[in-house]
Amino acid sequence: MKLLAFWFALASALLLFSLASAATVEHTFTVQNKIIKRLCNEREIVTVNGLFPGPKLEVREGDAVIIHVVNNSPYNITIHWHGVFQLFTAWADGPEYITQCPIGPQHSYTYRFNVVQQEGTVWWHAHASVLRATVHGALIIYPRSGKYPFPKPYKEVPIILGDWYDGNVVDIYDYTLAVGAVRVSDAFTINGLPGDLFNCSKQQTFKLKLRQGKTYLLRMVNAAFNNNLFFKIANHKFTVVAMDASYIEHYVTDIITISPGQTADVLLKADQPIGSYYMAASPYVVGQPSPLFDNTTTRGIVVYEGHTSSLRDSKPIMPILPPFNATQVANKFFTNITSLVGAPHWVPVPLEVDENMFMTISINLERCSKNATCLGLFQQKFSASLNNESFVHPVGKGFSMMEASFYNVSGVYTTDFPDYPPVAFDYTSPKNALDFGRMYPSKSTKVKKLKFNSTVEIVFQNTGILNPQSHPMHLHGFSFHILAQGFGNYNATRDRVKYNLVNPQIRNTIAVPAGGWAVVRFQANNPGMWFVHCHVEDHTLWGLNMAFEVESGPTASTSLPPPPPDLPKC
Ligand SMILES: *[C@@H]1O[C@H](CO)[C@@H](O)[C@H](O)[C@H]1NC(C)=O
Ligand SMILES: *[C@@H]1O[C@H](CO)[C@@H](O)[C@H](O)[C@H]1NC(C)=O
Ligand SMILES: *[C@@H]1O[C@H](CO)[C@@H](O)[C@H](O)[C@H]1NC(C)=O
Ligand SMILES: *[C@@H]1O[C@H](CO)[C@@H](O)[C@H](O)[C@H]1NC(C)=O
Ligand SMILES: *[C@@H]1O[C@H](CO)[C@@H](O)[C@H](O)[C@H]1NC(C)=O
Ligand SMILES: *[C@@H]1O[C@H](CO)[C@@H](O)[C@H](O)[C@H]1NC(C)=O
Ligand SMILES: *[C@@H]1O[C@H](CO)[C@@H](O)[C@H](O)[C@H]1NC(C)=O
Ligand SMILES: *[C@@H]1O[C@H](CO)[C@@H](O)[C@H](O)[C@H]1NC(C)=O
Ligand SMILES: *[C@@H]1O[C@H](CO)[C@@H](O)[C@H](O)[C@H]1NC(C)=O
Ligand SMILES: *[C@@H]1O[C@H](CO)[C@@H](O)[C@H](O)[C@H]1NC(C)=O
Ligand SMILES: [Cu+2]
Repeated sequence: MKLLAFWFALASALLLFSLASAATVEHTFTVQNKIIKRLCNEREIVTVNGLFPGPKLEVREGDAVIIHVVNNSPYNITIHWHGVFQLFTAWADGPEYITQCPIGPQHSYTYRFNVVQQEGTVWWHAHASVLRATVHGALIIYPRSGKYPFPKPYKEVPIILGDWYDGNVVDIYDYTLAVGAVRVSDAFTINGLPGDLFNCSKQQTFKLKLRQGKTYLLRMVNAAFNNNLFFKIANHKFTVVAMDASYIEHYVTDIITISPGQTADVLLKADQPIGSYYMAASPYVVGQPSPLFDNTTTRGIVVYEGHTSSLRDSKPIMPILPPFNATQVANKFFTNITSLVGAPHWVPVPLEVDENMFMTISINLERCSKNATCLGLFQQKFSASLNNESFVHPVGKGFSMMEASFYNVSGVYTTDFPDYPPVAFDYTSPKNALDFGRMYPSKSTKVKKLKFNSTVEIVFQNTGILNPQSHPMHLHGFSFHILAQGFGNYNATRDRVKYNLVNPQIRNTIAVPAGGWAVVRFQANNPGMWFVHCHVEDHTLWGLNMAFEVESGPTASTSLPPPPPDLPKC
């Protein structure tokens, strides 16, 4: 009895302590234009607080976050906190027309949310039009205890991989989408800098200083628009400790493969001779014939302290990057990793499934309207779909989808997103690449309704229509377990037995293999309207999206609260 009372007192004390130490992190994000020079040209870009990449947001697990977004740019904007669960705070999630109407020029909105039950590196980015190109930054969630499940690194360094369009990205995309074509970026970047392989860019090269013998934590984000990236540092190995803010079994590798939307926490030990080394990133692209892509390489320089001036003229050592189509390299990285069972915030795989879905992912075409100029394949426009539905944002309806859900407004979206494609076919066969019977999806704004706390399993099946590509599918509001993945067509009889129900990766963005499939499972324990989309910017713009409408639970504390009073109006 005494002992029990003691434990109760201790537990209460600890609870009080942890409550007391939870802080409020409050910042103002002023969205504003700024002129910066890259690739020989001065360009006006949209930034947060004049910074590119944007400010690093640092919180501790359990903190309340308040971000006042003041829009002094000429564009509509929203901010999404990519990877943050937004438990019962769906109004702060950000995707335009899904959870909110955009913040108009000269307007503001305050995002209020708690960061709970997760730690590691995630990021924030604009989720309106194409503004995420330059409006993004790292969001670092430190453990509440201050302890990592690995030795404390000497220093932490964000590595944000991105790309650069040599022009106004909104104007570029207005034109590109109007003609239905593809316009690739002009450079990749490391922390906003293209590096010395580009003209006028010697001074635009990211430099990382290392002290020999120390271990650094690289907090990596792939913020690039359209490309998976390989990342290497000459002569160095990495130990990956977390992906998408979920701890993994330590994984030693000399190369990181990272898809748009994904993050990785990577230990780098400065265990090489004092000298200088390049870090470099180049694209991983699949498809036969390979689609149009930016085939440039960005690089930065790693310099050890004590590297003397007499050696300064010697060139840094350059890593050997794999060829752009090295699927084996990418696949090894994506499949050879398991979650760290029992690590902070680790969750077991839910075993009972309530909803089974099978989603085909396709690149498609849209017929060119009369008199229009179309510069996509076959003089038509590119499109994209899930289960033959190409998602249209409900612009001009007066409400975002989640407001429509909350206020019972009809006519904004429908709840008939199909659980299966209309007809089964040989999804990945190259013979179907030019099957025009499957080329033109319907355009719709369809969601799938889910009961609170139901468990959903999705088989993502890539198709070979037009061109098989790797699609990084991102789910808002949740992380999912990746039960299995493979090439060719998913076959339940053959593939269900391969499910890893013990220690699968837990992610918010899965790179579904080109010409292959992946199975994910999550528990819908968070009411709201949760966007699901390919994080390749072109593909989401073409309609490769859907949403889950998760109903409220039985109690007030498991229900979606009313929208905040300052939620922007359409
Ligand atoms: C650099 O400039 C030269 C001369 O204008 C040009 O030929 C070359 O293509 C440029 N290289 C890059 C990477 O832009
Ligand atoms: C990139 O693509 C262009 C055009 O296809 C080609 O001329 C060039 O050699 C390629 N560069 C690299 C580095 O692969
Ligand atoms: C990669 O592309 C090259 C041509 O650029 C081609 O010769 C090679 O077969 C491709 N490799 C794979 C694995 O597709
Ligand atoms: C990772 O690769 C190693 C070496 O090929 C293999 O022994 C191991 O089973 C793989 N692990 C997973 C989880 O795929
Ligand atoms: C196409 O252009 C012609 C000639 O300019 C015009 O008469 C016609 O109305 C246009 N059609 C459409 C659908 O815009
Ligand atoms: C929306 O409809 C549901 C079910 O019909 C009802 O319980 C709820 O009160 C309605 N909400 C509003 C805001 O009208
Ligand atoms: C996809 O939808 C379009 C438009 O509704 C329809 O014409 C087409 O037949 C559908 N494709 C399949 C394979 O059902
Ligand atoms: C959701 O379901 C799980 C069992 O799958 C249960 O443990 C949990 O308490 C439920 N959560 C809520 C909020 O009802
Ligand atoms: C699925 O796999 C089973 C077991 O390997 C096999 O017997 C069956 O033929 C496969 N089905 C198809 C459609 O390939
Ligand atoms: C900006 O948002 C308003 C309100 O939703 C909308 O009517 C308008 O079309 C948007 N402008 C652009 C350029 O998207
Ligand atoms: Cu995609």
